[in-house]
Amino acid sequence: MRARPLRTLEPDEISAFHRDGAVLARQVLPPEWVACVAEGLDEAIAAPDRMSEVLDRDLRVDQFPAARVPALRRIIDESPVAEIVATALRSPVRFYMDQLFHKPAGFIPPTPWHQDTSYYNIDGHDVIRAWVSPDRIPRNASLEVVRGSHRWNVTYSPLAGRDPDRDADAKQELESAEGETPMLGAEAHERWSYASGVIDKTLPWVPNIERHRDSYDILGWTFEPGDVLLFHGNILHSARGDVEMETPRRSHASLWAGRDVRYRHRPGQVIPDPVALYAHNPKTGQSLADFPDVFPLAFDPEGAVARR
Ligand SMILES: O=C(O)CCC(=O)C(=O)O
Repeated sequence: MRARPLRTLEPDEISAFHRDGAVLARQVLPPEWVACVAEGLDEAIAAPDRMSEVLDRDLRVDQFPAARVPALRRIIDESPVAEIVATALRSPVRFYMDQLFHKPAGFIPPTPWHQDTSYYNIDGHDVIRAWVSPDRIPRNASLEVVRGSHRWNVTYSPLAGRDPDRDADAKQELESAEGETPMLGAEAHERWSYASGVIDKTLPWVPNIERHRDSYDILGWTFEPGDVLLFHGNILHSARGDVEMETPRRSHASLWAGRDVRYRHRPGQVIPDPVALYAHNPKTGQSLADFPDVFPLAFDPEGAVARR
């Protein structure tokens, strides 16, 4: 049986998510689940795996940490997060992948503005991220989004990866992956780095939002333990920083797919597919629902079917 949130989302919170592309759902995660997030993050941070990447010494990002840390897996399988995201999305949801972000106490660097869309081999509008932390995170170190940018209908280039114009190996990989073969194979789960990806040069660069902050409608929040920050999978977002904090800034972000999400082989790839998907040799256009053993239904707001 899946645990329930402290409260159900209000209609105006759901509307805000769809209108703005993000909403801070305040005090929805029960304290025992906040403790579970803390336990999982601490375990993952203490034992990096081969997909843990220190982008610079002040920021670490782990891929798929729930695959190796039981407390984080419980967040996916048993916590109220699935109900919260499904309610906001107004769609049944399947878990796609998760990440961990760790900035140790002291100088907290910003996370640059980016859009997640091109990082994954999926496509769709029903994509939502749940970002949680066991810590209070002040507005100046917390997530920000460009309000409404989830509806701009543009896919931006990832920030990282090899440039096929300057790297002959990357060019060859790109060419040999033409068709349906993913560029990063299952073995990428053994050792992966953002630098292993190959940039799709046809995509536009993210605009310089930080330099022109006044030109954008930027939303941000102070985050309290128990809150769940919900943001759309296609939204432009960053985390503020350039501040000193006495405590680390730890967060866990899970990505959930709703009704319209389909596999899409992208001509560049930055994050490997979930490892169990490789065995299915997915084709562009296939619904994630076609792979129920990899992406089981986690929660259906219209029925109690998927409550574990
Ligand atoms: O926590 C952060 O600093 C960045 C989070 C992020 O970019 C994400 O969850 O997609």
